[in-house]
Amino acid sequence: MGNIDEQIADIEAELAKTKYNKNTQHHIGKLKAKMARLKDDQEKRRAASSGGGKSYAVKKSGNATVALVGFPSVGKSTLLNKITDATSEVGRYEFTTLDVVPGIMDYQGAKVQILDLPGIIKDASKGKGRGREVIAAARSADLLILMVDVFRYDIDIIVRELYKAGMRINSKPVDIKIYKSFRGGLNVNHTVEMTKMDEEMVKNIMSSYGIINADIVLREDIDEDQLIDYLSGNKVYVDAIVVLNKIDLLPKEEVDKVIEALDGWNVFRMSAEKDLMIEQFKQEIFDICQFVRIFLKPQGQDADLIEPLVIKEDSTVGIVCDYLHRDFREKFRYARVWGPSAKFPGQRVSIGHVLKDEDVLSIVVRK
Ligand SMILES: Nc1nc2c(ncn2[C@@H]2O[C@H](COP(=O)(O)OP(=O)(O)O)[C@@H](O)[C@H]2O)c(=O)[nH]1
Ligand SMILES: [Mg+2]
Repeated sequence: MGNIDEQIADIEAELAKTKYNKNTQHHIGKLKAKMARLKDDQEKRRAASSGGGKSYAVKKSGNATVALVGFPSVGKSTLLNKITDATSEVGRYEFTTLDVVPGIMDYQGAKVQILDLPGIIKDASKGKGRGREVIAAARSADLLILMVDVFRYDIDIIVRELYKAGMRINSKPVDIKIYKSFRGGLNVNHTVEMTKMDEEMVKNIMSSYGIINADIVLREDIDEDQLIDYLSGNKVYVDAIVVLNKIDLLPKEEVDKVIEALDGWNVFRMSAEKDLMIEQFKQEIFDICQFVRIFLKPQGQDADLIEPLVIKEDSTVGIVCDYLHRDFREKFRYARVWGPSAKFPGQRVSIGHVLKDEDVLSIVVRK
């Protein structure tokens, strides 16, 4: 048995030369599961051995975090400087941005943290071009902006690197339930027709993950990669849009062709340098983040209807407590809500109550 890198290389080579068909599919499923496990191990070892070194861990701040990801020189720093308070070095050379530069975009009462990440290049997920650290920062984002320009828009390369690093763009975790037991082997149940895997494949992959006695319920027609993602449990699901920059450098018809080539993506066109579509871009980010505005009403007083507190969709009263004061959660007695999330005006709610946009909220705490 060679080291992990060699084992992974061997499996990759075997997968590359094995054609997918009815006879080989089970073998391929097993190989993929084995490789996924080896890669998880490899990642753990790297994390353990790298100890110290330069960390890209950026402290989260603001109401949401958006990460700019893209090839060098597409205009990430230029955009960051336009929409936030940060000053990121804009350069004519590749790799001008060597550190993650956070900036805050202040828009309609919301503070959005925007991270300018060093350029992602091919094979970044294997550690070249400092890509792994970059990707680690990208993983903490609520939204990714995949930035390209009119001359270089091979978005697939970026998505592939992110995929290899465990990021799943614009997709949801699959709906699977596993009930482990002590005997009885593996029972595969499904509520929809399975067209991409048969029962044997599911069982093979589960046993490669050491699960030998369990009931599994599949509620979606998934393939083996999705099952492996689920079992490895370390994937990050994040939404992304594409920004096409430098539209000032081509005539409109040519820009339209680029957009056509980016078929299937939500593409936002702009010129960061020439200030085209910058205000609209801020609005777009704000809309995508789906912020919720809460008007606070101190007990026995009128609500402040001028300046809302901005929180994320699906936030609870507890989240508002955290914003207001570090003791509020502990001292919380009850809250009252007027507005969209209230069954009736002034409804008394608990700390887990989920708020909606334009609620008026009164929090009552112990003195
Ligand atoms: N013509 C044009 N040039 C741009 C635009 N945005 C950025 N640039 C230029 O492209 C180069 C690289 O920009 P930079 O922001 O450093 O790219 P980064 O590596 O992605 O951060 C700089 O010379 C910028 O002035 C744009 O919209 N139009
Ligand atoms: Mg830069």
